[in-house]
Amino acid sequence: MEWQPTACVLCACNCGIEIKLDGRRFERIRGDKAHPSSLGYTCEKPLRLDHYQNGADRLTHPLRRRPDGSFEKIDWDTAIREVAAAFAATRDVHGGETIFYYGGGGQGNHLGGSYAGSFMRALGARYRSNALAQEKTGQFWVGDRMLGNVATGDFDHCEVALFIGKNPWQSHGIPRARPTLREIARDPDRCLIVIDPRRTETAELADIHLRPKPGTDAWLLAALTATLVQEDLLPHDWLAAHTTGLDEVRDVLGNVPIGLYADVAGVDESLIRRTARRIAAAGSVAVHEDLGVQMTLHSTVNSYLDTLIWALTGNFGRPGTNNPPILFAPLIAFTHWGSRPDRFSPVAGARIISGLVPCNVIADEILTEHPRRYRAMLVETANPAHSLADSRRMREALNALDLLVVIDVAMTETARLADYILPAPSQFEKWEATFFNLETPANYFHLRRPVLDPPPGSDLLPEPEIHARLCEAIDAVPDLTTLHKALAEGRPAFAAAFLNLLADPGAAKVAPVILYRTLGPTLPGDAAAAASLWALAHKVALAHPAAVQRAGIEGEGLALGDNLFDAILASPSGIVFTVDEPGDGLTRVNTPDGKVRLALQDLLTEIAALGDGPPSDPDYPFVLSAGERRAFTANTIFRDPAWRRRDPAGSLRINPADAATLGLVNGSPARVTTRQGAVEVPVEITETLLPGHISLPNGLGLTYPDANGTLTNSGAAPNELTTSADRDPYAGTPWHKHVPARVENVPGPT
Ligand SMILES: Nc1nc2c(c(=O)[nH]1)N[C@H]1C(S)=C(S)[C@@H](COP(=O)(O)OP(=O)(O)OC[C@H]3O[C@@H](n4cnc5c(=O)[nH]c(N)nc54)[C@H](O)[C@@H]3O)O[C@H]1N2
Ligand SMILES: Nc1nc2c(c(=O)[nH]1)N[C@H]1C(S)=C(S)[C@@H](COP(=O)(O)OP(=O)(O)OC[C@H]3O[C@@H](n4cnc5c(=O)[nH]c(N)nc54)[C@H](O)[C@@H]3O)O[C@H]1N2
Ligand code: SF4
Ligand SMILES: [Mo]
Repeated sequence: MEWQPTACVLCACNCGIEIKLDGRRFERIRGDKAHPSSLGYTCEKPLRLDHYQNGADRLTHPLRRRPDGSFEKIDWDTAIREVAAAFAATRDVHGGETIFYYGGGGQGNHLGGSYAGSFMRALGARYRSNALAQEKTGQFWVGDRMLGNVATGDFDHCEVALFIGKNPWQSHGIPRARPTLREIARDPDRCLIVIDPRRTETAELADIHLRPKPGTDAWLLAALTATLVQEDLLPHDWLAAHTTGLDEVRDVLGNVPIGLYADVAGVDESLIRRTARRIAAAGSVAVHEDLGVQMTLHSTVNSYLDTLIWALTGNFGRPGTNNPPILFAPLIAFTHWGSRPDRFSPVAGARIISGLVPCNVIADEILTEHPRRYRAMLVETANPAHSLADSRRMREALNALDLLVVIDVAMTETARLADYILPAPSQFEKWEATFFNLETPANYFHLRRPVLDPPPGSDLLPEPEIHARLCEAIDAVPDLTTLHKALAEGRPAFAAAFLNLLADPGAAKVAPVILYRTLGPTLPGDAAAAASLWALAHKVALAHPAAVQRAGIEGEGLALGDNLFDAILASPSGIVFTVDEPGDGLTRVNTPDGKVRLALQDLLTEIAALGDGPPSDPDYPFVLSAGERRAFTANTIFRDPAWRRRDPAGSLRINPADAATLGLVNGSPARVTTRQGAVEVPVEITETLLPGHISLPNGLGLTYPDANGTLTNSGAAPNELTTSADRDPYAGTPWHKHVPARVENVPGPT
């Protein structure tokens, strides 16, 4: 058997890998040196990918729920006909806007999601969401208002690297995280700064580790940015040329009591000041924030202050700083500077950011008598019954729907609640890609080929085919004869005919499906699923021709887009699709005058009124991080608990002093109680956590068949402990890193 190129599907890095098969088993896996971003790098997790590919709870046939709650196999014609009719009935009786779409892409698969919009638009659905709306929407909203964009850090070229509430050693999120971190740490001219209450693997390497008490980042970050202002460490010429609003920011940050805020955060004031000076003195600084600040108190304020760190110091638009990447597909929607009014969810009135309803209000949008409540839901490549706050209420909400349809590869906690389950081939059995293309100056796209066929005897359809058939079943696809004819004349004639057809609003709604049914079958290697990429390649080529040409793609106009698309099809290990020149990032500030808006008045008002510390509750004296990334977590992509070589039960991490007070020893069971629920887990005593701070891993507590086929549950599902009301007032993002909790010793043998 040959080594076959593909990519790891376990985190947003999607490192290139090669797989050698033994029958249907992944016998060997190694990093793919030809992958333009990962260059052969992987962490240890993809070596276990066989647990995903050959999981015991893979779905093999479409399933329909019986009245008694069990499932029966049905054929695809029945499944498509009944599912399409059920959604159409909801539309006819209650209106298309009561149909809700959740998901569309996990860590490794976004191609199917590029077709899902067709069926939803054809039904008149208006509301949707996915996991981004429980982590990143606060950051997107800040970016949209400040620059009509977001900017990602260039850690390959930075002098100073700043990670805020992010542990890239375990969670990655930047290319080749471990060697990149080691290189920065080793170089005496570079500096690694980490802001994290835990002494993480990344913090261990850091030159400066700021260790705030959990939940106090707003105070710490205000003190840090206030130091920049109060010590006048600002590049005034750059700020005058590229930003507006400095005076308003100065009015607030100039009055921040730095010493007092440092005390609230529990961080030495002199260390904060030294950090601010190091950042201000650097030739380039790259900043990356993640869940540690996005899932805790003040998360949108935190995202604003994080953005101010690079914006106030002019670390933007150059190599080694933060830059807006060229997205291959609109993974993030920027709406603030357009002409469309802000949107809010129909029941809870929650702000819709980047087109996404906050995950924490979804149950509220369903469990109500409100006439505009969501009544039917399509869930695709997501497990909201497990991954969203307050699982109990989420299950109640999913059960209350008139119709729940789930597209997945495995029998998940969410699928178990569905009326219909539509099974898809695994990500190694079909063409796949992700739209996590967030890198600068060179950006990458990887269209992956199938590595093996679906299991013998199974009856699976890839997502694009499911969506196409659903659209056809509700008669949403127009006659395509002219397009087929045009295609026979060549791509230019096809492009003209396609654009012509899009003038019809009904056809425009299902444009991806039209491409799939016309261009799709003509693509080499059964790559029909790649058809939607043709339109995206043209959009990128039209908007950024010079950057595409710098990536080595030839041609002008339509030819450039076609050549980019063909190059993607012909590159099994991925391809560089754009290359920036220094300064290009500045041209992607999409405010009317092209300047970054430093002042967001509502958030500045919050900073001025932060007060003297986060609330505390003597009944729940601990702060629980409910969902920490560890060596053996990977969301719920691996369902088989046997993939975990260590710590199968997912220990509760706790500081030695707290463990001693409670009489806990390593491995002994503890009960963690929150306002929402309680779990029992073994403890791991570790100095890496501050006293009063405890953590549980993410992704555990899945139901999986053991060797006898009996369903078992291993580890604590974090969202049995969380509540959906604990969320950010602006973006609705959950406070999963700040769950008030109590810990008790569980007496007796384990
Ligand atoms: N191994 C592994 N890697 C993954 C994943 C996985 O499941 N497993 N999932 C992927 C996904 S979907 C995502 S979104 C990313 C997330 O990646 P990260 O955000 O890096 O992951 P976490 O470990 O959840 O949280 C990061 C850090 O936040 C810190 N933290 C807790 N409370 C606070 C606080 O109050 N302030 C600050 N400043 N920090 C705090 C924690 O100590 C932790 O080190 O990881 C991706 N990579
Ligand atoms: N308490 C707490 N909750 C959290 C977190 C936390 O830290 N704490 N982390 C949050 C974060 S950051 C995230 S990103 C979410 C993740 O949670 P979700 O967005 O729900 O997604 P995943 O757990 O990544 O699961 C992806 C699903 O896709 C399925 N799948 C895999 N391959 C395919 C395929 O080819 N086709 C289809 N159709 N399906 C496929 C898998 O079987 C699985 O059901 O969890 C969130 N929930
Ligand atoms: S860094 Fe992420 S994508 Fe790369 S090998 Fe590890 S889990 Fe997979
Ligand atoms: Mo995530």
